[in-house]
Amino acid sequence: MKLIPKSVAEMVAVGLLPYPVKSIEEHKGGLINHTFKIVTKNDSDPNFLLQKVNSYIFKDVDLLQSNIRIVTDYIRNELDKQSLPNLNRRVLSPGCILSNGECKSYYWDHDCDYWRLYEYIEDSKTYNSIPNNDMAFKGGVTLASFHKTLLGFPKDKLPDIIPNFHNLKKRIESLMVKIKDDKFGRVTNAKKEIEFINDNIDEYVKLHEILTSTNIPKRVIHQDPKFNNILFDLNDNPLCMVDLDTVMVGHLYSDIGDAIRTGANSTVEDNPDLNQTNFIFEIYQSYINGYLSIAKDFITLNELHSIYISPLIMTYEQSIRFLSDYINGDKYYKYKTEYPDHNLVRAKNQIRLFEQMVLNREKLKDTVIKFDPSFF
Ligand code: GN1
Ligand code: MG
Repeated sequence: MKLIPKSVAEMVAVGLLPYPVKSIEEHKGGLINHTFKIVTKNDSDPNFLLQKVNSYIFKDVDLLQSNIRIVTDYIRNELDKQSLPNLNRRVLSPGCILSNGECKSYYWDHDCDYWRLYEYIEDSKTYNSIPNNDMAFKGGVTLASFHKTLLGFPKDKLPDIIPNFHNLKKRIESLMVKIKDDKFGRVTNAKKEIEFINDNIDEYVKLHEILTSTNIPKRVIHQDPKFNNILFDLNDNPLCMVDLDTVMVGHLYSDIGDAIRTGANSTVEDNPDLNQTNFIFEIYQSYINGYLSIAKDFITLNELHSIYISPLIMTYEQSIRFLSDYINGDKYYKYKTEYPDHNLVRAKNQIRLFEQMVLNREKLKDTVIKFDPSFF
């Protein structure tokens, strides 16, 4: 087991956590925040997840925490209106950090790191990849239900925590600046990948413009709905979406596309053996069927027609993000960069996945079109 950081031990020692602590262990998962599971001494007290917020990425932790608070409150209230039981298992509950006896949403330590708590949801699990079509269908249902629950959320109350998060044009501009600066002398190692990005810019920027044009509604969405951001109970029933840091106003295509990008990859996104990276069409199909079984109640026709292209756009975007970070010296994904070429490997993996998706483009479209009532 890895050593527990000194600041975590200190927080426990000075009584910042709301209950007496029995043990602390590192909790794997996620590329951004560093997470620990805190087991409390008394069975009647809830266990917690303690997270060190990545403040290179989340510059405004007050806003981050206040967005999460209003979103989780809103979801809880909506689910309560439907008289659903066990609300604490159906939505995350941010916890209190005690400061002079007062409940605070985070703690700022001597190293200028920010710490926050969530109540741990017992008897739950996540999957790093989608195990079968049935689970893919459930994933789609869960994401659509999340969107549905947030339909009435007042969009003007949710400022962007990371502006332009899925703005493809801005991502490309930023990559070009990094290539020009080449601060780490890595551009020469990434010639082929840069060429791939350049070859696809015109087509994908145009598609992105269509997907974000004024005839496509803006909605409150998750913006990071990887399959392992869905919590399931021990019988594989979906409980809730987690990792709510990036919940912001955006377009449905980006959530659906990112879920497929992560869920329909036959291997992990940092597998250096590209022959193992394949696009599993059946997972896409089941996820979309699950998603649209719920979303048919609110999705517009323009959105429906746009979503088949979303896995391609999001995989292209993620290739750019990994490549950018590689060229820029691994600053964004620093916490989970384990060797010098790690982000280049990730970019190559995404490019290969993209190419496999392109081969399925017509089938992607057919799956979605079946849900257009005018098709019959
Ligand atoms: C990050 O932390 P995690 O693994 O849920 C990232 C996503 C990327 C993903 C790459 C805030 O998500 O946007 O798609 O890594 N989150 C943020 O797998 O940048
Ligand atoms: Mg995340």
